[in-house]
Amino acid sequence: MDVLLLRPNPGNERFGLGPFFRVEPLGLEYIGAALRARGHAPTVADLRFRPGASSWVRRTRPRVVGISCTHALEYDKVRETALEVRRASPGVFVVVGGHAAACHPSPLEVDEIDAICLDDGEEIFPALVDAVGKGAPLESVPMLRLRTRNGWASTPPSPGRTSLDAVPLPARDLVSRHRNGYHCLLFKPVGLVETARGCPHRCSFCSVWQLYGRSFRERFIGAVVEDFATAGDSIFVADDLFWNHAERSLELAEALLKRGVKKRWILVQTRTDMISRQQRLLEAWRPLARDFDIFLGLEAATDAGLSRVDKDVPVSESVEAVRIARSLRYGVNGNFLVDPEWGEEDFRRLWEFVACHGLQRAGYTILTPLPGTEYFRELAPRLAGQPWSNYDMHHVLWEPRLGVERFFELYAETWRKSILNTSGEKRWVDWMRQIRPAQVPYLARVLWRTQRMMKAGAYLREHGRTNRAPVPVRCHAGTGGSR
Ligand code: B12
Ligand code: SF4
Repeated sequence: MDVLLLRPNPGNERFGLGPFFRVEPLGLEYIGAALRARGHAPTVADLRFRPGASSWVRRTRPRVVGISCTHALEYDKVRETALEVRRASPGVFVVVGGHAAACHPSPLEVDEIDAICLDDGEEIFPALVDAVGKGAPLESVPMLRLRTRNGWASTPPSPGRTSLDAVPLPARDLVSRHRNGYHCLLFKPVGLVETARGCPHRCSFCSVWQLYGRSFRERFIGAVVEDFATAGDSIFVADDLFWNHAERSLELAEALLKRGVKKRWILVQTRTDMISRQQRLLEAWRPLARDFDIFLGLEAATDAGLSRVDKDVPVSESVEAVRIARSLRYGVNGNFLVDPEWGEEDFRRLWEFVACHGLQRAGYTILTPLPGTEYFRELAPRLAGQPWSNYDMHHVLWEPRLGVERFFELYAETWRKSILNTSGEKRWVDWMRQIRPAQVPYLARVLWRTQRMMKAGAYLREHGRTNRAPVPVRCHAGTGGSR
């Protein structure tokens, strides 16, 4: 059966670094491989590069269309995309899946969508496509929300979690037409690789552990080595928590070295305690790339701040992790959460911490209750009416304690402490000196765009334009999302 898989354009990338991290739709590539194994013919269209869902529908004439919804900020765009598909082909069966859809499906329970997948797609989606093809009852396919004559209904739970080895390798050829567009800052093309899925920790701002019940699943090392070796010279590892399982991580590093893998660049995401307690892992992995960056959830500058978000590590581990990573020549890109409930002194403490430990490469996201977290469930009724595009960690969803104006003045000042501030320590010329002439226009665009994040006025204008429901909410704990 012909199946069209769509990666919508989130279309909200006015703030943050989203546009400079454009990665391939790996989830759709795994689903594509699973569909092929069942004899179906999938097409993947990445609407960020070639828009027009309706023309893709007319060209491929699918019986089923799957749309991915990774971030909560995409809900409105996903609905628009589904509507466009429905108008182009009223009889087509429309399914939405992906992290945000599975965590919090209710914004997607609309007439233009037929089913929402509440779990990983490798097994559920092909089973659904088979059932649609045969005209079999869809209620027997597990972990769905289904639109029925009597409204939306849930199908039974899955007997267990999908094994990542069920689909060992993604069908990367399905997006080969866009390969050169996938990039992370100056690294291009970038391959997204998954070695494991899930996380056993319990940070209050994070929807990952809540969706996967704190489970952690690993791929067969042979498949990961093959994928790493063939996915290109620059690799972004999508794992929620890298280096979680020490023995297996060591085994994987050894297997990659044995295969002769040596990349131009690797980026992984992890926690401070994975580094501070397992230096030998970082030693084993470092030879695998010329440049090796870590996205590190630093989150807060104090123990109290870390415990407010259930990080379960003290700030001393952050300091130690940064020291170890730097000593082994890793690039450390930390992220801190900025709470709308902060007073002036909280900002100052953060600035002192950043200066004291030389963390100018850090980024700052605003604590935001993300759908899929307990915290969101508590606040949801009072946040109703906010456009979903505001859930990008660069907007406030309620009146901050210091008032919107003062909050954004201090937030912009926080960003001015970063290396991206071209009026700060690292100037335009210093950036330009580090790159090849052909890269100058792109880097100039990145730097020009990021200067907005250092201007309070830019946030205030955006806030005035998008904030539909400024409800005063007093919060007891932070949520947000830094990685
Ligand atoms: C890669 C990634 C990014 C990349 C690229 C994302 C992109 N737009 O392409 C970058 C770095 C740009 C990014 C940015 C952000 N991200 Co992000 N990102 C991820 C990450 C780490 C991996 C996603 C991935 O590819 N996984 C691997 C593939 C194999 O899995 P998958 O996509 O989930 O697909 C499977 C299923 O979901 C399902 N599925 C997927 N699509 C479909 C479609 C159908 C039809 C079906 C049936 C099933 C299905 O089947 C697939 C196979 O099982 C996730 C973590 C996560 N666990 O989801 C966070 C995550 C999605 N991001 C998150 C956040 C918060 C952000 C930011 C807001 C962070 C920030 N500080 O600014 C920004 C937003 C950027 C923007 N403006 O769009 C949160 C989202 C929380 C939420 N509830 O919304 C997550 C969950 C991280 C976290 N720990 O909290 N992100
Ligand atoms: S933020 Fe990171 S460490 Fe914390 S629960 Fe989420 S994935 Fe795990």
